[in-house]
Amino acid sequence: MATFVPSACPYDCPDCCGLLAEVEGGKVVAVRGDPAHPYSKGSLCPKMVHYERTVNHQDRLTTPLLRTGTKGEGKFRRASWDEAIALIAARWKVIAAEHGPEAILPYSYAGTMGLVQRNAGHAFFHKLGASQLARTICSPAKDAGIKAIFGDTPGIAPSEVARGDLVILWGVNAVAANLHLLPYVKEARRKGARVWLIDTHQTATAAVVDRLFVVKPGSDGALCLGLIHLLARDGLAADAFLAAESQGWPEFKAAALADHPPARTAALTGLDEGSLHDLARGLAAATAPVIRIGEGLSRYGNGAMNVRSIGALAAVAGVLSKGGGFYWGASSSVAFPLTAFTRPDFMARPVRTINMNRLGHALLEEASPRVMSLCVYASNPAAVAPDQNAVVRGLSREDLFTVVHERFLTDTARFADVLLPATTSLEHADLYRSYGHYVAQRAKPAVPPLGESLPNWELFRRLAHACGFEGSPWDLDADGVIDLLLSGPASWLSPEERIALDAGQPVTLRPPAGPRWRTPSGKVELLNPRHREPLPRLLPTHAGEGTLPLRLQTGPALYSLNSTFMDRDDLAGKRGPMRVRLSPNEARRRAIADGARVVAFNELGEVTLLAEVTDAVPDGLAVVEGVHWARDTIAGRNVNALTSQRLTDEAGGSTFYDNRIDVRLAS
Ligand SMILES: Nc1nc2c(c(=O)[nH]1)N[C@H]1C(S)=C(S)[C@@H](COP(=O)(O)OP(=O)(O)OC[C@H]3O[C@@H](n4cnc5c(=O)[nH]c(N)nc54)[C@H](O)[C@@H]3O)O[C@H]1N2
Ligand SMILES: Nc1nc2c(c(=O)[nH]1)N[C@H]1C(S)=C(S)[C@@H](COP(=O)(O)OP(=O)(O)OC[C@H]3O[C@@H](n4cnc5c(=O)[nH]c(N)nc54)[C@H](O)[C@@H]3O)O[C@H]1N2
Ligand code: SF4
Ligand SMILES: [Mo]
Repeated sequence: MATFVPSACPYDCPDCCGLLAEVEGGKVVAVRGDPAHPYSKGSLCPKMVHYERTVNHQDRLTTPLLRTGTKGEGKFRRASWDEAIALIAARWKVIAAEHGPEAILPYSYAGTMGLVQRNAGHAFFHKLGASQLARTICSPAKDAGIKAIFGDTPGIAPSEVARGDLVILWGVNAVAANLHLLPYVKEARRKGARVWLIDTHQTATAAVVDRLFVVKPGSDGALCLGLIHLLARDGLAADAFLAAESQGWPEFKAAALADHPPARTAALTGLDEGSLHDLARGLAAATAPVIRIGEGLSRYGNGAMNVRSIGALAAVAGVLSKGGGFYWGASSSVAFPLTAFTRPDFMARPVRTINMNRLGHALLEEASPRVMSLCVYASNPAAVAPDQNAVVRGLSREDLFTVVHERFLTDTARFADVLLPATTSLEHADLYRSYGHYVAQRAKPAVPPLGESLPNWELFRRLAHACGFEGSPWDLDADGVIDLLLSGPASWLSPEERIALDAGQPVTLRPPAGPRWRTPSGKVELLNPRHREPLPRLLPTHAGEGTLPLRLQTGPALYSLNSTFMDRDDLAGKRGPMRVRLSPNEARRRAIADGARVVAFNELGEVTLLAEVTDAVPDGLAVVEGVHWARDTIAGRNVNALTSQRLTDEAGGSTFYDNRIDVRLAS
């Protein structure tokens, strides 16, 4: 007899879909979408429809392993958990005594988004006095851009996209990365809305929109300033709203009128003047314009400013004051008192912070103290971090003691000295919330852990015990931690909703009521006097200048999620080998035919891959989708051998999309 256990998709995706795991004889035999989920409504993406194949995968790690080969060779012997934990505790004790505890660096990101397992190491590393990790690989620049103009104002819910009569998907490849937004877009369209996409090339999402505007990488800020110029010049700005609910419009308007005439905007963005007029007039004529932005457009040297400029355009064009809205994501992080569990107060003294985008630098530099141990969990930095050659050189250091907690033998796991087996989400308890909507869900394990695999939280409880750290929070099991997270004064749930949540049902959180604009001034801060750039203005990208001819774009692929799902051979056929997409002109110039083996290169490294010649990509651009495992590449490097450790204009974000390369035929 099969039972159906409710759960949530644990992956780093704004959709956080509801799942039903079909369990028979202690095994997950199938997974389907939960029709009771208010947002995903029973559908799953192609990556997750066979999640049971991940859970039951023959390549899952099932016992602790100790390195026997050279670094990166991937040769290990089996060990018991007791032996592995004792070894780690002993090595860290010696490293802490010789170099200080800051020589130990945790490295984790979003392998699982569940609040317990994702944040499981924080209390431990705070107590240990280890270096802190700035977890900035994804979208801190987007958050900084939003904050600069809107403060802590919550975004609209995704369902409100359905209200739009003009929906602009701005730098979001929804077909790959935000699939469950599309029903709301379709609903708007059924009611007569036009749907526009602003991207650097024709993505899979272009097929579901009415019009595509192709812009130069990192030029969204310039586009916004140019559109604001047109709206102001033609008397189409939302003047009443701006006078009542914003600050700085007169100054901002003057600057846009002086500096951003259409000819300049056209040159900066690559859009013709007709398209600029269409965008400005389209926004002005709409009664319910909606803008949805993705994360990708913030991964530039001017990323935070570009996002802030889109916010300013939303204010000036009436997106905030007419019937639509600006959707940048959902934040429910303050709904849960995370620090009760992550315990920053355990830090006996301030410690240094290392930016995760500069891992290569951190492992190779002669800093004081030098990083002597790395503890990786829920992340795969050898594949996902920028400047792969530097990261791999660092991981290859014989004197670096590397602990990896993983489900599979990933590129990073190959470099482990101690490799520990991790559970999948269907084998542990957790509490899920989304960064794209307001539904939360509590999940119980559907099946027991495979082999000797352990959840993150159990790993850190064992490490804490071995290091002599006792008491709260390590005396709690994962359910105890979830109860702690749900007990805070900031809980956004009614007592009835709490009961439903405890029963495993998806429940919609309600952000607390508050002022319309949660900024210090109580207004939309077009002018932010506390910011080093008081007004949105034009900032350069990193790769705007440079000698190599092609801008490189890397991003989500349809059949993988960052480097997750690369383990799934059944998806390999759909995803195909690593490819670089080039325009016919760029290909012809280099005598490259479709399907040819080519080398993409820049000052950081070389990547061998296949060429795909396509009209979907404009001249001057090269697009590589997906973060492939080394195993599946021709020469052992993926696209991150070409991405740099440079950071965004604010908040230390990654700049994966802000690089230059050239491509030649492989010899
Ligand atoms: N299938 C799949 N889904 C995923 C992921 C995945 O790898 N695969 N990754 C997950 C993660 S971690 C995240 S953060 C999200 C990211 O998902 P999104 O928010 O969609 O972000 P990106 O795909 O990084 O960027 C979206 C689009 O921005 C475009 N873009 C790049 N630069 C610019 C620019 O300068 N201007 C404009 N207008 N557009 C630009 C890219 O071409 C891309 O089509 O997706 C999540 N979902
Ligand atoms: N070139 C390029 N690089 C990128 C991006 C890009 O667009 N282009 N996107 C960037 C972005 S937006 C992000 S967010 C980062 C993502 O970086 P990561 O968060 O490192 O993403 P993943 O590659 O999904 O690696 C997660 C790993 O965690 C493991 N895992 C899953 N669940 C668990 C668990 O419960 N416990 C443990 N211990 N492990 C678990 C998985 O098996 C997987 O190997 O990548 C970035 N890298
Ligand atoms: S990866 Fe995203 S779209 Fe796919 S099931 Fe998970 S949450 Fe849903
Ligand atoms: Mo991300």
